[in-house]
Amino acid sequence: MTEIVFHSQPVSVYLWTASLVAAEKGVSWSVDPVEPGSASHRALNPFAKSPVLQHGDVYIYETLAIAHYIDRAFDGPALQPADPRGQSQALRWASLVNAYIFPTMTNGIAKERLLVPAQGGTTDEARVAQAAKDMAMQLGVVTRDLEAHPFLTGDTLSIADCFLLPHVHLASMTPEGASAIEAAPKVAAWLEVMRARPSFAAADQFARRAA
Ligand SMILES: N[C@@H](CCC(=O)N[C@@H](CS)C(=O)NCC(=O)O)C(=O)O
Repeated sequence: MTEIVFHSQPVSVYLWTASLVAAEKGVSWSVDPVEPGSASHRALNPFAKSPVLQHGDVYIYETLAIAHYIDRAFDGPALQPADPRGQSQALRWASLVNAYIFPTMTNGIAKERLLVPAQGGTTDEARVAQAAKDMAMQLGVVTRDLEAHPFLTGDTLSIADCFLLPHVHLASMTPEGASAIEAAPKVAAWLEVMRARPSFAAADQFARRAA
C-alpha cells in the first residue's frame, strides 16, 4: 500500500507534476485511474480535473495545493524556499505554468505537433507558429531565473521545477520546441539535469505513453 493515491486520468501533465513532487519528497504513490468527467470523478473533484490526491481521509484537488500539501505533510527535503520572497517565486512559477506555459508549450506546440496528427487530425500551423514565438519569450524568462541559480527558485529543486518540467520536456520532442531550447542553453542544461534525476524516471508515465 502506498502513502498517497492520485485519482487521475493516467495521461496527464498535472499528474506528472504531482508525481515528480512525490518522488522528490520520497513519498510512495499509486494511481487510481478515473474516467474523466464521470460521476465518481466529479464526486472527487466537481471540476472533473486530474489529479486528485488522497492521503488517508484527506482529499485535495488542484495541483498547486497538492504539491504544497505533499511538501508540508511529509518528511523529506523541503521543496519550497522558506523565506517569503523565495516562496513567492515558487508560487509565481506555478502560476506562470498554469496560465501561460501549459497553453503554449503543451497545448500550442506538443499537442498540435504530436497528438493531433497521431489521432488523424491536421496540425494548426498558425497556432504552432504563434506558440513558438511565445515559447521563445517564455524561455527567456526561465533563463533569467536560471542565470541566478541552478534551479528555478534557488540552489535546490523546488515545486517550481516540477511544474515546469513536463511542458519543456514535451515541447522538446517537437522541431519548434527543440530549436527554441537549443537557443536557450541555460534551459537546455536545466532540462538535462532534470531528466537525469531519479524522479524523472519514476514519474514519466506520460512521457512513456507519449513516446
Ligand atoms: N487547475 C487544474 C488543472 C488540471 C488539468 O487541467 N488536468 C487535466 C489533465 S492534464 C484534466 O483533467 N483535463 C480533463 C479536462 O479538461 O476535461 C490543476 O492544477 O490541477
